[in-house]
Amino acid sequence: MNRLSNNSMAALPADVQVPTYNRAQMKTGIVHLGIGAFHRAHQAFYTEAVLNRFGGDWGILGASLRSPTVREQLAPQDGLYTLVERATDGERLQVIGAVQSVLVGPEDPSALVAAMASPEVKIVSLTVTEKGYCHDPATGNLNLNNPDIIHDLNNIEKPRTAVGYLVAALQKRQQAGLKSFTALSCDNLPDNGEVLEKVVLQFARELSTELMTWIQENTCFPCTMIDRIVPATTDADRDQLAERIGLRDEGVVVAEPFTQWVIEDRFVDGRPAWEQVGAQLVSSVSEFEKIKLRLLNGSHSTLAYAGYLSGFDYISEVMREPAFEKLIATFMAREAGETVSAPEGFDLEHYQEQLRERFRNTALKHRTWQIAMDGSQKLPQRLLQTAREQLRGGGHIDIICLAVAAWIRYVSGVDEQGNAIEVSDPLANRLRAACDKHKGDAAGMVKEVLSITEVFGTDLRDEAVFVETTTNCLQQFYQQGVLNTVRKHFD
Ligand code: CS2
Repeated sequence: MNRLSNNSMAALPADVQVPTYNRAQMKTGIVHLGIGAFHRAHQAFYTEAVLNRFGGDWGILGASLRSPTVREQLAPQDGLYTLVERATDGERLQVIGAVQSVLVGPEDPSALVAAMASPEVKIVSLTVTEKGYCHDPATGNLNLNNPDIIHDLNNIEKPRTAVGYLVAALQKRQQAGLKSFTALSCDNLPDNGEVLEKVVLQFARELSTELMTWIQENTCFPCTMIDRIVPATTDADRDQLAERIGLRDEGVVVAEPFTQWVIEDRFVDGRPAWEQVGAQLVSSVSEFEKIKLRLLNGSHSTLAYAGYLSGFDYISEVMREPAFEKLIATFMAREAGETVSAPEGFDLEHYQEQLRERFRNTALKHRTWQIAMDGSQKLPQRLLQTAREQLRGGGHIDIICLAVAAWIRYVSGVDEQGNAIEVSDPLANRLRAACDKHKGDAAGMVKEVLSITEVFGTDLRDEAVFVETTTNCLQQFYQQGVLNTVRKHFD
């Protein structure tokens, strides 16, 4: 079967939307670091909508900072890939042309730095996941002991990390007398632009204060809130699509129909007219970001750990269990929802209902295991900050504690049937060791894990209610199992 490409595109079924602009003549205005499925279903989708309506020089050069997989998928396809929007009642297909090519950082770091330093490039955006910022999530400071950061500081012309690449390219632009670019974080972190700015400046300071000052004065780091559920693509998705469109597309991405992008409107050298195609350009993103992180992502992580341990593979399956549906509605209304305030015109109750509806989407195979990854990097902003604020105001924290207990149970590395769990987390070994040290003793496990300050800060281990509630939950998990515990409390 032929591959999707510029040449084969004419053979696509008529109901598949295709690019309407001239791809060949478009310049590259954006370099994107971390060209995974999320970027391709989200920012590239918005940029594609702008290109389809207005044209312009906003082609995307994608970069992988680790593996060549995406380049291998997209290069034979001239960068084209299909976005499949899947709802319970049907799907919509669109071929996206915004991504012009993909570079693989480790193969030739200087080529990527040079591309980022090109005068055409006006925006460098990022989806490199929480751990890609190489910061200490509790303080937001750049982790100068991170081996890759140490490497990059000593080899700035051949960086490995996103932070290293940004500073290397900005240095080149400064030296060449070029304008700076806008550095646009699209990761799920509160105040993501500020986090990025802080690590970039701290890194640059290590090289030269002059460079740091130039970056400070010339570069913008807008905050963004990004939202779309994008499960990892499977071989079954690729086979199904081939049958549907008559072409092989190794780069297909599958997403829910819902999508939201809120962006702080601070760009040093222009941007695509994203506001014309559904994005919200605002003066401050923080409340939107807080709502999304605490309600959507906080719920997701809770459902992921407790759901995985209850034997569910997918989020929609967890939601079919009435006790979980009730648990998550209670979590949203009584815990996370209490710590946020809705911006004008934002209906918080409707938002919560809509979230539960999105989680119920059975057409989307969103693995609990996928969301469970990197919990040590996610918990602080998704659940722990909410717990702190609730503790301060005397509010409820029961479900947050249940989620934390489920996470501890999960990172212990063995499920309820005695099978190994493949825990993917930068702190996996430390977490496993902390649990192993206190096998069978819930109080010991909780105490040990809560003393990991990068995740829990130095305060939560001393919060008696938080510690006791989490310990009680973990004890019940070991005695009765997670599903029974949830059913007992949310019948
Ligand atoms: C999920 C997110 O994997 C995860 O941790 O919670 O990727 C989630 O699907 C997105 O933030 C939705 O916008």
